[in-house]
Amino acid sequence: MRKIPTFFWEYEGHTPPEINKDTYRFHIKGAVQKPLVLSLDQLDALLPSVEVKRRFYCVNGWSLESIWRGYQLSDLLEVVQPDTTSTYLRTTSCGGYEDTTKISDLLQGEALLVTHMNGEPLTPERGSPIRLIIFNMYQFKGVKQVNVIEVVQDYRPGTWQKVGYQDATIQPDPHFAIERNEEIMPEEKILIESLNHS
Ligand SMILES: Nc1nc2c(c(=O)[nH]1)N[C@H]1C(S)=C(S)[C@@H](COP(=O)(O)O)O[C@H]1N2
Ligand SMILES: [Mo]
Repeated sequence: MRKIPTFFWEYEGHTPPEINKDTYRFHIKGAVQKPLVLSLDQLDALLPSVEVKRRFYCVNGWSLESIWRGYQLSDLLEVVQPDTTSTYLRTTSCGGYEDTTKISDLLQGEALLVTHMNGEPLTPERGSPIRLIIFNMYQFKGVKQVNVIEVVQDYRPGTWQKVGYQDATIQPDPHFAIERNEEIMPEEKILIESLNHS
């Protein structure tokens, strides 16, 4: 079967590091009443897990539907209690990819902190041990291999915005369905090839 496109900007097409699940810690900090540093087990004990079958969209014209299991961002925010004056959430990956999105947009997009895809723990390529997925915006706003999420007052352009994608609104044009083996957009192919060969 053709390789499903997946890549990490910060690792430039090379395999992302496998994170040690025993020593990994998930950080939530910034303007919150109750900042937390959690092991994966502690996170699991803290929040109810949910499973949904949903599609995400890449700005380069493809989409992917899977069964995602994880925790609702809304549940986590209820625990940590963001200050009402801070409107953004900044998410940073272990490798340094980052994104800043309005908390209200993330909640509207039913953002999930995902640990499993189609019943299996995420692979490193898919963002193990935890990735953020947002369903109402292009997925450059969904950081894989999350290390820190931070409630902040200031917006700053994330990794993909800095190279030109400003608007993350999902366009009505057709998006090729990767899981049905539909062709991906030429731009994405070129990007993946150039990353794989660099
Ligand atoms: N850490 C990190 N997260 C990331 C990216 C990245 O390069 N690094 N790319 C984003 C983009 S543009 C998309 S479309 C999806 C791709 O997810 P996939 O690799 O599971 O297909 O991850 C998003 N999250
Ligand atoms: Mo993307």
